[in-house]
Amino acid sequence: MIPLRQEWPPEFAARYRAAGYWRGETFPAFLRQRAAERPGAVAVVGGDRRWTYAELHERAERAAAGFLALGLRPGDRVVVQLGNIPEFFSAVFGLFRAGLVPVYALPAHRLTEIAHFVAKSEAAAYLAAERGTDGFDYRTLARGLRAASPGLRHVIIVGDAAEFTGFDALDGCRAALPGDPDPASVAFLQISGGTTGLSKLIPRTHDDYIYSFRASNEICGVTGDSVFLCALPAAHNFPMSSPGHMGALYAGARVVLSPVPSPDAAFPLIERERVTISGLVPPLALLWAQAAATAKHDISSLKVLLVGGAKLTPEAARRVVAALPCTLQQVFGMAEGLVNYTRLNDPEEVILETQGRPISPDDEVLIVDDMGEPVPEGEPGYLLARGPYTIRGYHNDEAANARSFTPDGFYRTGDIVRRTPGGNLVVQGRAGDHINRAGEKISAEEVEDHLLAHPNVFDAAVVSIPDEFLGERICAFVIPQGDRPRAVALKAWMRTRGIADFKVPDQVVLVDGFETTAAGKISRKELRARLRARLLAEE
Ligand code: J2J
Repeated sequence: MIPLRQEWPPEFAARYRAAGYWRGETFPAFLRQRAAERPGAVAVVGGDRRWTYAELHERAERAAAGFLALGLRPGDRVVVQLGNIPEFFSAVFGLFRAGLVPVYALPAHRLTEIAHFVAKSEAAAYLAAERGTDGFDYRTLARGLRAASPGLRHVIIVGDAAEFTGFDALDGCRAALPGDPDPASVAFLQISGGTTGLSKLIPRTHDDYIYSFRASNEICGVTGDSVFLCALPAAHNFPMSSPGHMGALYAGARVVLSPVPSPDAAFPLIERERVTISGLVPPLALLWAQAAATAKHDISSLKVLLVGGAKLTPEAARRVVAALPCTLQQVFGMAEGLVNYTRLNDPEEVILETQGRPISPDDEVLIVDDMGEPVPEGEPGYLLARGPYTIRGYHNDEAANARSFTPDGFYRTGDIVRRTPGGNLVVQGRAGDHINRAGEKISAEEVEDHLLAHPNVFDAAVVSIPDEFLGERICAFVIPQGDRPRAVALKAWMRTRGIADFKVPDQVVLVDGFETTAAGKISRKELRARLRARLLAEE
């Protein structure tokens, strides 16, 4: 098994420890501590279930024993695909406690993606819920996975497990639990947005990740009295750590789970639980703003709404601020590390017009040109980042590491930003060819590869098109061969490919050929840019 590593050069690690960022804390230790300090306080609310810190801790301990009794061994990776249900927390804290490593998949992922995560992480187990909020049966996916992933030893299901191991059945098993993990070790693997090809795996350590949400708590005003509404999928890095449910649990606050992020699900929960803080992607923030005007529920307890994952335009930000009774906090982050926030007491124009500034005094941010040279202050350029919670490499992917990191360890974010005189970042675009569809990042290349598998597709180029609601939508240009496929049929066929629905093109445009220059071939990047420009000119 390829070892999990995330290492900073010793002089950096020493600096981050000396500065008090890395304090040797771990996930199991902080949950144990909170359970001892405030056993009766409610930690997690999901549906009509309310778990106190003592109960969550106890459930995690029992789950940990169950995982080990099953034969999993510390260091084993477990792909976790759970929606916003309390078991998300008993499962992942149980895994942490047993020294197992969660690999976070989103509920929208399907067999193709899950099989990729299993293969890339060499996972020993897959843990999912019986069904999702959309009715999807993950046991069907698990059956496919068994066939596709011979190395997978266990399937664990929350709910009716059919032929698989029931998560509840693990309760009551006995096994000796290991000591707490090394704080510098990899706690879990997060999933990258995937600018080229398939998603990469992001190893995050206890030390670095806990620092990122502990510091986020301070910036976002999260304390033991806060109530965090997790409306986005719990496995996503934003609602997990900025400051997210993990920040809230670290603070001893209450996490309220909304099964879906729509206002009709979220507003009643805000009223009932007196929610103080939540986080949304821009299209949902606009939806909440719109719904607030006619809302029957009292959402006045909400103090802070974080919006990020995709660019919130100043006009959209104004609408959110006007309609919702709370402070808007823009957040520009990435699962690889660097997170920027506008501060709660920033002047309004900073909150409306920028995506904030880094968490840490030791976040090193460079804005460079094509040659890697710093651009003049205030000019747009490529954002590079290095710091106490930004990774130095992906798991098991040397080609991506060579591409995505500079020789001196800066992560190439792929984002194009400029810095304001006040030191805030404004996101202006990006270098890579991915589509940011309502905060979900989709690799153009990955979608093209799927289209090319269709017998009647000769070639395909996938681009992002600005979209009023989604921010961007996916448009596929397709050169047919043989029987000319219909756009709807191609989309329907894409849905059979075992991929997340958000990757299916919103629009398919059939073309006779791709224009190439007299000089011959042009790059994919250039081709995509031209096709996008042509379509926009026609609209
Ligand atoms: C423009 N683009 C943004 C923003 C992210 C907090 C918040 C978000 C994420 C996230 C996260 C943006 N304006 N406000 O992990 O902890 C785009 C950028 C970035 C990419 C990262 C967090 N906020 N983006 O969205 O790993 O292109 O993380 O590089 O999913 O989202 O995507 P992801």
